[in-house]
Amino acid sequence: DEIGDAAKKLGDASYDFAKEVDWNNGIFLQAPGKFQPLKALKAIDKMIEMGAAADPKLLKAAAEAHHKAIGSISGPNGVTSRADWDAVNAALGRVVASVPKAKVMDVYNSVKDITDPGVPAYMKSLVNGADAEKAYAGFLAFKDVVEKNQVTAVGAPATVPSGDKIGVAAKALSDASYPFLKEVDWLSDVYLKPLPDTTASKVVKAIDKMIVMGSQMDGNLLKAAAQAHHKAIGSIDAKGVTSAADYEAVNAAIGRIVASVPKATVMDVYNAMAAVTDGSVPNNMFSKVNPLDAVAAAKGFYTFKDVVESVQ
Ligand code: CLA
Ligand code: PID
Ligand code: PID
Ligand code: PID
Ligand code: PID
Ligand code: PID
Ligand code: PID
Repeated sequence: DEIGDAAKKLGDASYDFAKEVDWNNGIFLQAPGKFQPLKALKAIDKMIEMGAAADPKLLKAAAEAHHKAIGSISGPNGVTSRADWDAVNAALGRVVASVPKAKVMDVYNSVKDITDPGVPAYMKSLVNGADAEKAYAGFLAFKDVVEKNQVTAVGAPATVPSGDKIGVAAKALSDASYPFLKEVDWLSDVYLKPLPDTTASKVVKAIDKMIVMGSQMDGNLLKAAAQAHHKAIGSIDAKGVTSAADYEAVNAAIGRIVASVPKATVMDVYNAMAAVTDGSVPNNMFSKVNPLDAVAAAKGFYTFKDVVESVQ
C-alpha cells in the first residue's frame, strides 16, 4: 500500500537518526517539563480517545510489528533492524490514517501543553543534528501520504457486554477495593521513578509481554476498555480518583480483555513484571495506605480472578 511504500522512504531518511538515539537512556522516564499530573492525564486521555477510535485490526498489527521489532534490537543504543523500523513506521502510519485528523492533532496539542519548549532542541543536541533534520523532512513527506489515506469520520464504537459473569463479579471487586483505591496517591511522581536494580533492556522485554498480550486481545473488548477509561477520566475528583461507578466499569472491561487471551499469556506478563520489580516496590505502595483496606482489595481481586478464569 501507499503508506508501506512511504515508510520505506521514511526509513531511508530516518534510520541514521534512529541509530543515534540512545533508546536505553533513563531520561525518557521523566516528564518532558514541569511535573503536572492532571495535565499529563489530559494528554493520556487524548491518546486513549485516539486508541479507542483506531481500527482494532490495525492496532493489533502495530502491536505485532513492535513485538517483532523488539526481537531484532541490537547494540548499546537498543535500536531495532532497518526492516523492523520501517514496518513499525508503516503500521503506525496506518493506525494514524484510521482516525480523523482532529483526533491526532488533539494528541499533538495536549502533549505540547506538557512539554517544555527546550526539550526538542535538547533531544536534537544528543544526536547528529543533520540526521535529525533529515529524519524530520522524511516525516513531513510521510505525513502527507498518511493524510491522503486518512478517514474523515470515527468508526462505530465498541459494543459493551452487560449482565455477563465478569460484569457481576466486577461489582463485588469494586465494592471491596474502592476504599483502597481512594487512599492511593494518584498524583504522586513516584510512578516516574526508575525501578530499582534493573535496566532498560530488561524492562523492554517485560513490556514486550504486555504488547504480545495486547495483540492477542479481542479488538472490540479492548476498544470498550479504552472507552471505559476515557469515561473514568471524566469523573475524577481533585485527587485524581474516578467515581465508584466508573471504577466498576473499568474493572469489568479489564476483566473481559484478560479473559479474551489465554491464561499463559497473562502469566507471562505477571512473571516478566515480577522479574523486574523489586519487592520493595509493592511494599512501599502498601506502606502508604490502610493495610486492612489493601488486604480487602487483594481478597476481592483473588475472588474476581476465579470468575475471569472460568470464562477464559
Ligand atoms: Mg491501567 C493495570 C494505572 C490506563 C489496561 N493500570 C494498571 C495498574 C495501575 C494502572 C493502577 C498497574 C500497577 C498495579 O498493578 O497496581 N491505567 C492506569 C492509569 C491509566 C491507565 C493511571 C491512565 C489513564 N490501563 C489504562 C488503559 C488500558 C489499561 C487505557 C487499556 C484499556 N491497566 C490495564 C490492564 C492492567 C492495568 C490490562 C493490569 O492488569 C494492571 C492492574 O491493575 O493489575 C492488577 C495495582 C492495581 C491497582 C492499584 C488498581 C486497582 C486494582 C485491583 C482491582 C484491586 C487491588 C489489588 C491489590 C491490592 C494490588 C494488586 C496485587 C497484585 C499482586 C496483582
Ligand atoms: C503544525 C504546524 C503546521 C505544519 C505541521 C504541524 C505539525 C503537526 C503535527 C506533528 C502533528 C503531529 C502529531 C503526532 C501525533 C502522535 C499521536 C500519538 C498517539 C499515541 C497513542 C497511544 C496509545 C495507545 C495505544 C492504543 C490504546 C490506547 C493507548 C486501545 C484501544 C504544528 C507540520 C502540519 C506526532 C494513541 C496505541 C496502545 C493510549 O501542524 O504549520 O508534527 O506531529 O494505550 O488503545 O488499546
Ligand atoms: C500530521 C499533520 C496533520 C495530518 C496528520 C498528521 C500525521 C501524524 C503522524 C503520522 C504521526 C505519525 C507517527 C509515526 C510514528 C512512528 C514512530 C516509530 C517508532 C519506532 C520505534 C522502533 C523501535 C524500537 C523498539 C523499542 C526499543 C527502541 C527501538 C528500547 C528501550 C503531522 C496525518 C494527522 C509514524 C520506537 C520498538 C524495538 C528503536 O498529523 O495535518 O503520519 O505518523 O529499537 O526500545 O530499546
Ligand atoms: C528541532 C528543531 C527543528 C527540527 C527538528 C527538531 C528536533 C527534534 C527532536 C529530536 C525531537 C526528538 C525526540 C526524541 C525522542 C525519543 C523518545 C524515546 C523514548 C524512549 C523510551 C524508552 C524507554 C524505556 C522503557 C520502559 C522503562 C523506561 C525507559 C521503566 C518503568 C529541535 C529536527 C524537528 C529523540 C520511552 C521502554 C524500557 C525510559 O525540532 O527545526 O531531534 O529528537 O527505560 O520503564 O523502567
Ligand atoms: C501466584 C501464586 C499462586 C496463587 C495466584 C498467583 C497470582 C498470579 C497473578 C496475579 C497473575 C496476575 C496477573 C496480572 C496480569 C496483568 C496483565 C497486564 C497487562 C497489561 C497490558 C497492557 C497493554 C497494552 C494495551 C493494549 C495494547 C498493547 C499495550 C494494542 C493492540 C503468583 C494468586 C494464582 C496482574 C496488556 C492494553 C493498551 C502494551 O499465581 O499460588 O496476582 O496477578 O499498550 O495492544 O493496542
Ligand atoms: C490470574 C491467575 C491465573 C488466571 C488469570 C489471572 C487473572 C488476572 C487478572 C484479572 C488481572 C486483572 C486485572 C484487573 C485490573 C484492574 C485495574 C483497574 C484499574 C482502575 C483504575 C481506575 C482509575 C483511574 C483513572 C486514572 C486516574 C486514577 C483513577 C490519575 C493520574 C490472577 C485469570 C489469568 C482487573 C486505574 C483511569 C481515571 C483511579 O491471572 O491463574 O482477572 O484481572 O481515577 O489517574 O488520576
Ligand atoms: C503486599 C503484601 C501482601 C498483600 C498485598 C500487598 C500490597 C501490594 C500493593 C499495594 C501493590 C500496590 C500497587 C499500587 C499501584 C499504583 C499504581 C499507580 C499508577 C499511577 C500512574 C499515574 C500517572 C501519571 C499519568 C501520566 C504522567 C505520569 C503520572 C507524565 C509524563 C505488599 C495487599 C497484596 C498502589 C501511572 C497517567 C498522569 C505518574 O502485596 O501480603 O498495596 O499497592 O503522573 O506522565 O507526567
